[in-house]
Amino acid sequence: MHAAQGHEIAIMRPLGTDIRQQNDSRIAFREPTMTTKPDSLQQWVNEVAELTNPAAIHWCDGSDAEYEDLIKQMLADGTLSELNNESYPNCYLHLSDPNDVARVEHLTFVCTSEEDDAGPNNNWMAPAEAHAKVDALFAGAMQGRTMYVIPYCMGPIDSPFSRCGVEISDSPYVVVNMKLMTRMGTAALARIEREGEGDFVKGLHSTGDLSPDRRMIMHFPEELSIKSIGSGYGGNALLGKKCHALRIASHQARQEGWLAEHMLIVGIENPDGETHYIACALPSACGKTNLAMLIPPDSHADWKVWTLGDDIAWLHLDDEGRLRAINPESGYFGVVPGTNSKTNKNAFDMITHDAIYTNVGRTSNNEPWWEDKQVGEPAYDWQGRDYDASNGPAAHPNSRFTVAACNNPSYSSLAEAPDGVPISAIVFGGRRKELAPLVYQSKDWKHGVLVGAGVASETTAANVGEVGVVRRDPMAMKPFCGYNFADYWAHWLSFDERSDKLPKIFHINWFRQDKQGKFLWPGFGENLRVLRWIIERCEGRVDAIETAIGYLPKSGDIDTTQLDISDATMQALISIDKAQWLEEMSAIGEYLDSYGDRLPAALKAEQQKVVDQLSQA
Ligand code: OXD
Ligand code: MN
Repeated sequence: MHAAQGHEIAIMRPLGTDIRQQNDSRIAFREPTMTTKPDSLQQWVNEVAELTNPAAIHWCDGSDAEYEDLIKQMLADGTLSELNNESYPNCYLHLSDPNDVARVEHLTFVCTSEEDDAGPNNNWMAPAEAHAKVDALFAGAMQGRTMYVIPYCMGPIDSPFSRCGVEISDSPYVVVNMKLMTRMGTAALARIEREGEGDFVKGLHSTGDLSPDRRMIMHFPEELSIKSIGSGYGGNALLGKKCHALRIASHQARQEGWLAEHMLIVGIENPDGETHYIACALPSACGKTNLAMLIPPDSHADWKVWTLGDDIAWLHLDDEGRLRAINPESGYFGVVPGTNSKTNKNAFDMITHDAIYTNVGRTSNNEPWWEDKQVGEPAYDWQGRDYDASNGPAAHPNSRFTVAACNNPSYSSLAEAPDGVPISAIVFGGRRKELAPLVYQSKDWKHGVLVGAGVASETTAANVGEVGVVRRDPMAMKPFCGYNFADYWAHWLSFDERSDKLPKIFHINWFRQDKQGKFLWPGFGENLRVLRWIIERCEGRVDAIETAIGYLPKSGDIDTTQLDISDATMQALISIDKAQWLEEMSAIGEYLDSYGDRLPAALKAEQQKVVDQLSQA
């Protein structure tokens, strides 16, 4: 349970140290509706204003009127442009600086007092040095700009598992995105007041001058704070998402005995009306949003799919030892290219109204356009130029939509449930041309932790850097785990002692290709067939073949009716090449060893077990 649950509302002293009294008569104020902010919040706002020197301070209330005002302001100053209001009502386009289109892992730091606590999986800087470096960039950074104070709640506003934060930002684009992505405004501020000072995450953000040379995304997990400057891109700037709900929250979760994970949450309802909830970790831009919103194929028309979340899950053990999940977010910041009525009809429909687009192209009649939209033609590209194929794609490969989750036709009513949903299966996956079968199940929890730790995937455009190279991405958390992976795996392993009702753990790979580069598995809605096997395994209704790497489906157990797929292809998808796997397991072993003494021996033992079995077989 959350430590502050049930506390009385803190009585606050009047705004005695309000910055208005400190001098600057240019500062125009808009008061929040409530005036019982924790001392530490008011004081921090004052300090930030002193450092960054904004022209005005605006406390966000999260209202629709505020959203509309900011949209108008951004239309007037060119930050946004309106899209075709008939076919895309209330949809807007933002074209970012071409140098600012993705997360920047090389400029992202975890600043713990001990370097080892951040681990080899993070860039580290000593907190004092990091503060000094980043504060120098923040000095005067908001001159002439409005400073927005954005209170938000990650998770349902009345959930004991939710956590609040306040982001201070000079970007109105950030404010409107935070309104769509989180429970933002008055209700969050009221919860912050109730919980008192010291309990919320302080996130400071400025777009600065957008120069990559003066861009830094700093995390101070021990102080529950974040400082991000020089980027307006979602994962770098919407601090509730990756920075708070994953990096800071994973650190807190370890201390408090829960998990903050890069996982979608989806409910699968069978024809008898029984629903299983699955939490699935896939690296960025590997189809989490599509899987979370899957539409059952015709062959499974009597199945239903419910979306709880598409990116992040916070998982807690309940009193009976079941793992329950909430989605801390309340909106989607999804990859646009590839979205069409076949790949993700729910998303395709949901982004036809009340959506913000970032870095897509446009048609001549001012509709948004992206590669593989399958309707319309591009007239302008994501840099606002006349479209010319020789300049590359019309939409940036990491162009995004932002929409509130309630726009989604498959949105689950349980997404607002304070105690979340019980998870039947945890699924890890990656983008692998070869090696990893379509699906397999781990032998038990501990082996499942090894399966998660061994995840590798081809890199995508969601991060600045080379695309398509295989890298280790344990639990799809490589860019997001706010502490040493060795300690993280120990934390995962510790759940085994705490419950005998843990979810079963699986691994999927939708991305196997043949020699000509053609995908072997149709993917998208047809993935339900694989989820069905997973659920049947959880229910103990289907047998499997035990191998060294885990349980594989028996041929015929994944339903392929109405699917144009040969037996040979299916067989290739659900079998393993032992020599390749021996190589993979030894690479995993080497990777684990790079964590040195902190690596839990139990994890290495799991790896050794698989190697031994592969060698014997
Ligand atoms: C995201 C990401 O934006 O993982 O969700 O990069
Ligand atoms: Mn993500």
